[in-house]
Amino acid sequence: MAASISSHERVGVRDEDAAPRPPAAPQAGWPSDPGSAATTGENPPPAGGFETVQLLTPAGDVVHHERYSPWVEHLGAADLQGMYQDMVKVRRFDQEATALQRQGELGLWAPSLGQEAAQIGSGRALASRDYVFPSYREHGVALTRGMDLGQILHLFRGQDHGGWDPAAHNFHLYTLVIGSHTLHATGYAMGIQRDGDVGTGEPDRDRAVVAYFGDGATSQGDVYEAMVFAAVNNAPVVFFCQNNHWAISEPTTRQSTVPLAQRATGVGIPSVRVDGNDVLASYAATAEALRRARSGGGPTMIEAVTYRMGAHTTSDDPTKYRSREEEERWRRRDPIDRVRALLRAEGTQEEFFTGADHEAERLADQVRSYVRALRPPERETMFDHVYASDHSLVQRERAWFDTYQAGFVEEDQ
Ligand SMILES: Cc1ncc(C[n+]2csc(CCOP(=O)(O)OP(=O)(O)O)c2C)c(N)n1
Ligand SMILES: [Mg+2]
Repeated sequence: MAASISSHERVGVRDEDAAPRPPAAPQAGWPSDPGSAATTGENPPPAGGFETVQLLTPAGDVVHHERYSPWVEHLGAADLQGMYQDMVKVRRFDQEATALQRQGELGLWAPSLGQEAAQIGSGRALASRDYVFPSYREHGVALTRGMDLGQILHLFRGQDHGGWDPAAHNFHLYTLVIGSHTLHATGYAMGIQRDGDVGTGEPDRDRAVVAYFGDGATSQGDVYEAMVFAAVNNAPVVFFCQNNHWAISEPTTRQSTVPLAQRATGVGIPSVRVDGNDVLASYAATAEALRRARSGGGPTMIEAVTYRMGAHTTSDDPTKYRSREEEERWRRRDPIDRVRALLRAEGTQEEFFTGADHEAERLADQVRSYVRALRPPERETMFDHVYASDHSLVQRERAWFDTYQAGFVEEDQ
């Protein structure tokens, strides 16, 4: 961080629990959480002796980490303010989308509430030439890619199957089939390799891929296969797992008895576990992994330990399967609060925070107007993008459809 941001000497956070535990057994909370030593939770992350890298505590104090602090040292107050603005924006966007679903404007919504630090931190470490394969909750990453967030709502409105051109921001379409896009990410990364865009000796030219997926996805064979291929081909891909503690109603303790970061160890991929509610740790780990991938050092897995503060989707009711105490414990680790605390301590004036709220409100207004103005697509567009290029079968079907449509008499005749 910039010299003005004070830093207490401390090396990461190491969980005490060295041995794997049986599923659903209560474990101690994080040492960084005030009073957590006495706290037991229904669904704490399995620790297994893995360090959880933290650069910014829930109280807003910067802590030093020998390996990861250097990755954020170049960031100044303006960068941190930018991260804060992004986090506030995406949270307001998320709230608006949830409201739009309740008003019947969207069929479904998958909230990102609580995961802003993991997404904005990692997203801001990416270069525009890198390529992202998101799952369906990466609204914060979309913002960092420069996406028009209204486009994300196409899919959730049933407007179309995608909503945006992936090539426009190197941000692939959302994937709802859990884990399947990690295979696409590895394949794409191998493509980049074959294009000669890895380890060129020109760091500004080298490219890499990031695949975002959840804790539940790590139980999918696809994710393991993607990692095996990435490892043996030394593919420039970063596997960014947001462990938000829940896969719908299944807790992380039902996915694994060891830290999820350890999933990569078996295939020889280096991995790191970070506090995913810490925007700086998320940034640092991603920046390091991207540097390795782009320069030809191969894949990395990052487990960002965070929490899905809202429902899985607007169709879900988390009160059925998790306690209010657990939610409250994580509310105290809110990823935005700690950045605000740090900025305040470093002298950022109140007008900045009010301004960030206004900007977020403006975005919500724009998104609301945009969605309400959407009209059903022309029927003919269903033939677009079926194949990357023209295909005789699609041409025949389109011709048949044109004739069929022409057979109808206009209503007002
Ligand atoms: C292959 C597949 N199996 C099951 C589902 C149903 N499903 C939708 S979301 C979800 C949970 C995913 O949890 P996680 O990977 O932790 O991601 P999160 O939703 O928490 O971001 C499941 C099982 C699916 N979409 N695809
Ligand atoms: Mg999850």
